[in-house]
Amino acid sequence: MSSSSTLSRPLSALAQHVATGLRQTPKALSSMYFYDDAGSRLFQQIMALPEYYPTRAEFAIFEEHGAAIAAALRPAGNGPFALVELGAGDGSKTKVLLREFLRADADFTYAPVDISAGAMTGLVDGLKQEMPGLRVAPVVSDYATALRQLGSRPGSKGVLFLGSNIGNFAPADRLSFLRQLAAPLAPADRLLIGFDLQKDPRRIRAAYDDSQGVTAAFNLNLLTRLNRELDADFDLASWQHFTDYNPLSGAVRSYLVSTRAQQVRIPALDETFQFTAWEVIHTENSYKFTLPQIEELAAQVGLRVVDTFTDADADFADVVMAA
Ligand code: AVJ
Repeated sequence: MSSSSTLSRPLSALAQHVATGLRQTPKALSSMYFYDDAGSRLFQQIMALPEYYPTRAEFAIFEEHGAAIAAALRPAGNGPFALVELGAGDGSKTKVLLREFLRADADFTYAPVDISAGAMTGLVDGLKQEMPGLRVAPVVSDYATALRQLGSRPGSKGVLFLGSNIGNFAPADRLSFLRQLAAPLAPADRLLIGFDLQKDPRRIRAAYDDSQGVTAAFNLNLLTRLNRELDADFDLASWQHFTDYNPLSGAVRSYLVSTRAQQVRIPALDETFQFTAWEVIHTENSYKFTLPQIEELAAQVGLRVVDTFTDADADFADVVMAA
């Protein structure tokens, strides 16, 4: 009887994803799976790195233009609304905006969505301490589930998609994601998207290959996760973090590089994967944009740009859009 064997159990979403991604040429895994609790903590460390400018740039935008951004997001007539944030993480930048809404006496509920339960607990506990009057309705889910819930949510809404999370989508996926995000927006609803802007290519490259190796640890943590959750036997000493920036496409691509010929057994899939020396697994895209590209993107998905806010160095843009 095999009723209790590994193979008779339905595969988890992670297992299915890994099966598809590692059977492909070139091999690829989604950066969505970086964010287990350890990965979310590593990303918090990345945000504090000297080389990782996007967080500080967006923070500076909110510090300088927070009141104007909050006003642009609030429904006309100042009625009640939900502030839904996709990929909230630790909410460090969002807190600046939340304080602006509270200061303006807005009638709203903050609905952060994040894939990491650990990050969400940290965020919600922090908000209870720091902003006791705030109504919070947290959701632990991926974007796909969040988009479905957004479609069935009644009432006015402002949607936040900050931190250049949008950069993770390949161009075709970016369009379909934004079309799904735009579909449930009523004319009075607003969407705020944070875009990392194209700049000195060396600065961009350094942001994804920091001198302390935190970004490398963040990328390699994906393999640790597969070892733990799928019982895989990746030998962490035989993998390297590698990243490049292509100023023509605007894409930072991150890879895990196999430093020798090796095979990796994944018992949860009952499968062994072969890697040649220097073969890579593509693990992440982090696209960088120009302001004209952002305008074009909005137009392509049927949205209009209401307002654009940038920091003094024009490193980052927070763009308010409407249907
Ligand atoms: C959280 C997706 C915005 O792409 O800049 C940071 C993740 N990856 N360093 C990004 C990340 C490597 C980050 N986002």
